[in-house]
Amino acid sequence: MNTRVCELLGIEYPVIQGGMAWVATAELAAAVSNAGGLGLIAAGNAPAEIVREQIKKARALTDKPFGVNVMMMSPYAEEVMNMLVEEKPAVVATGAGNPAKYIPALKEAGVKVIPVVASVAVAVKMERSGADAVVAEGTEAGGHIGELTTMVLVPQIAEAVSIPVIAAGGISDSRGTAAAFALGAEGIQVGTRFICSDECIAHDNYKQAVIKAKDRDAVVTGRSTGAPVRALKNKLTKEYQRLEKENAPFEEIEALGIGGLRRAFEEGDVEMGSLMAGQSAAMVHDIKPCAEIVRDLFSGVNDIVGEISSKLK
Ligand code: TUI
Repeated sequence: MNTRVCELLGIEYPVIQGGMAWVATAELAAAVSNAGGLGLIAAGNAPAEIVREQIKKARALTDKPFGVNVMMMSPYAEEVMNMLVEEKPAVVATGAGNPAKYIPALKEAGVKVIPVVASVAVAVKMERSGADAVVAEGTEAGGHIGELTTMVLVPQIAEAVSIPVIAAGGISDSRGTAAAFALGAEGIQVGTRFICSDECIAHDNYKQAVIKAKDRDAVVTGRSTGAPVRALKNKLTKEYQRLEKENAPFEEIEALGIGGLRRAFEEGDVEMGSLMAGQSAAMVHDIKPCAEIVRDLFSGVNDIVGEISSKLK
């Protein structure tokens, strides 16, 4: 599979690993890049120097291109962007906000910029601001999410922009890959599936929670506070939903979530940790090497296309 995304990023398979805060470390990013995709280090809420150390670590683990995902709501977003202009990773991806003002300096440094978007209007704005590609992320995804499903978002963005579109949200196997390409995408971004990889250093309890998840277990909290987040249902999400229903003060609701990702990732606290994951968690059944996950995402695509063709005859 050779698409414009492969050409743009110098990779073998058109798959980007999602920029999952805490979960997407140098180890995971390097493993995905070594497997022929594009790994991302997630800056999350980390200060610039911590992210710089992660870049150095990834450089020691792979010679292949990799990127950094910048969470635009982070208080450190600006210093992280300035550091990235110095470090020049192959790619900067962004989420949860508008990176437009940083794009000229990144491009000047030779860094490819790929914003994650959840609407047509923001995708068009990003193309006009000089983005090299966009990730169209449907509400099936984990973490901070938009309203629209991958099924309706991807074709509309593919129609509205001429830069490559990378589909995200709900993709965890080659059926999802085939569907994404049918919708007009030229690449996929996959997050949840990579949590359950050998190289992901998240606590095993987090991985087991993803494996145990059933169809309706990846629930959304924070709709009422304006920052909806999808995570696996547990004591934390129930408490969150109770406070939201009672119209508790914003600060009280927000306080619940502080440190939640660290509790899940480091301590393996599956009750009060924030087990961010997408709806495709229910389709993840095992832990395996990133190389195998990448291969599986593409190996079935030709057969699926063949089956569709024969059904249509
Ligand atoms: O960013 C994500 N997913 C994330 S970020 C994150 S860290 C976090 N932790 C706790 C609470 C909130 C966040 C966990 N998961 N996905 C990409 C994404 N970006 N989805 C939606 C957007 C987005 C939203 C608004 C992109 C741009 C935007 O506005 C652009 C503008 O013009 O303002």
